Amino acid sequence: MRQTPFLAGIRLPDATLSVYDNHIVRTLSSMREQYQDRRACDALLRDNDPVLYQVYELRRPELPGEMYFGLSVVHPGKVGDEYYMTKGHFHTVRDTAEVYHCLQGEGVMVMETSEGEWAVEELRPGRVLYVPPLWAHRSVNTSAVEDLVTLFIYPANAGHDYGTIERQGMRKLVVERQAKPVIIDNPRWHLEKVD
Ligand code: S6P
Ligand code: ZN
Repeated sequence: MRQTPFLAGIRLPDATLSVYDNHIVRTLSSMREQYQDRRACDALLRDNDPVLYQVYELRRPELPGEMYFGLSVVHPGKVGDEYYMTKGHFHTVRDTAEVYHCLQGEGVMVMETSEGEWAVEELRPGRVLYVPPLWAHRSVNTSAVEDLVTLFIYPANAGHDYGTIERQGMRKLVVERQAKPVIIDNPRWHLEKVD
């Protein structure tokens, strides 16, 4: 593990990071429960198992004071009328924030708290989004043709809590209506009681 200052280069439009030590490839079969249109999902899975997104990151010691950073690349595509998106998560250490810098493409970040607040922000090249502590976040690619590429930076001790969102999805869904992205309520979502 590098313990002296180091540089990493980002190349676009192919969205590569010159150094990384973790490459995550997430395919539709691992997110089957997340899409509303099960029939469309199963039809896609009968042909193949499309790659929805990839993450390239530099691992660091998971300690306060360290930072993780890397590239998130969400490919264009839809499952039924719902766009390709990331799983979405809270940070296990709830009071850790995250910064996303959009480098390429078009999309949105869907966010919510466990109290039921929600927010959706548009991502465009050059925009920097601050996701405060306590907010779950999911990126959604709303382009028909281009990868949504973001640089993310967050505390290395944050961890990922996927559980709540795996159970019922996020409060808002992003779907295509008349060739445009529209935010709708997720019918499966309800406010979970916190003990
Ligand atoms: C980590 C950060 C990103 C996501 C990536 C994939 O805190 O938010 O690196 O991990 O965008 O999303 P997900 O929800 O599959 O981890
Ligand atoms: Zn995160």
